[in-house]
Amino acid sequence: MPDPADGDQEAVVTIDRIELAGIRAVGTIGLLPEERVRAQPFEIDLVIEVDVREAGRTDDLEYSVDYGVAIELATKVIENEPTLLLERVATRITEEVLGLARVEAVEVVVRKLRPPVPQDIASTGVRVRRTQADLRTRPRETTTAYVALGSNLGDRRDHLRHGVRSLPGVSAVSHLYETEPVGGPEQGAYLNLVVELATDLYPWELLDRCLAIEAGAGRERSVRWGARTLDLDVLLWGDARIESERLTVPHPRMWERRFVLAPLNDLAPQLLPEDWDRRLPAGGIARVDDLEL
Ligand code: A4P
Ligand code: MG
Repeated sequence: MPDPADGDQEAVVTIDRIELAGIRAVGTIGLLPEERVRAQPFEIDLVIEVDVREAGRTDDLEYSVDYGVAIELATKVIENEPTLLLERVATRITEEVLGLARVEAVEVVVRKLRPPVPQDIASTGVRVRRTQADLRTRPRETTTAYVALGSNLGDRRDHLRHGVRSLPGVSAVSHLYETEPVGGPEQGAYLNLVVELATDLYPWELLDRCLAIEAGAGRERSVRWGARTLDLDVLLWGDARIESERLTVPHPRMWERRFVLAPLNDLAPQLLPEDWDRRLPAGGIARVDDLEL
């Protein structure tokens, strides 16, 4: 900021912009029931504020922002995050693009090209501008999430320990249970537990983190419900209900599984239906020594 006391000295502020107009993407975004099931077209305009003086001088992309990456990030938000409001989508796009090196500020417009209103209207839209300072001064809220961990291959305790240690923001860990396999081919007994997280990750980011942690434990996917070194399932993320191609929350099979509900009951009994214990078939599960972390 120029200091008014510096009378004759003028601050030179360069705000260059990269402008990306009319990016099209299809997503499941809106409040109405039909908008929750049928994808519809959106258009995004992005203005990325970045100092391009050095890129202009050297002709080297290293000193600017690769707009292909920005387009990809914005499109992915529309395609993968089925939110209710355009405000939310626009905010998420600014967060993603501000994560790129050198970006100082981002302005985004998200337009719904076929808004569900009876009047004749070309589009509805939301325009949001955010700077790096906004990101720093407005930390993301944290949400309580629950992740179930299971292992029935190799050193099971070691795999689970890797899982719990790798998850960000773990605030509580359930007791540990040895459980008979449910579904799938003939396989060894599982060790199962559930962790509670205070997380600032969005559900899809949490899923990606879980998949990366599974990969780190040498997880191979050949048979559905087959034996695995480490399985991480996102059970709950706040009270969000998500049904997307990659992610369903609450986890669709959790309410029928004693190997999930028993450890979840250790941490958050208030989240379970009162009769869960009576409703599920008895047996197939034994508490064992807690996991040492
Ligand atoms: N996916 C969708 N929603 C979620 C979610 N909420 N959390 C997608 C995690 N992933 C979710 O998962 C396949 C895809 O599901 C992921 O890529 C993600 O995009 P996967 O882990 O590759 O496949 P899977 O685990 O073999 O299949 P599935 O249907 O997820 O199986 P489950 O439901 O995880 O059950 N018996 C005992 N005793 N203990 C166990 O832990 N686990 C299973 C696996 C079966 N039997 C078991 C146990
Ligand atoms: Mg799974």
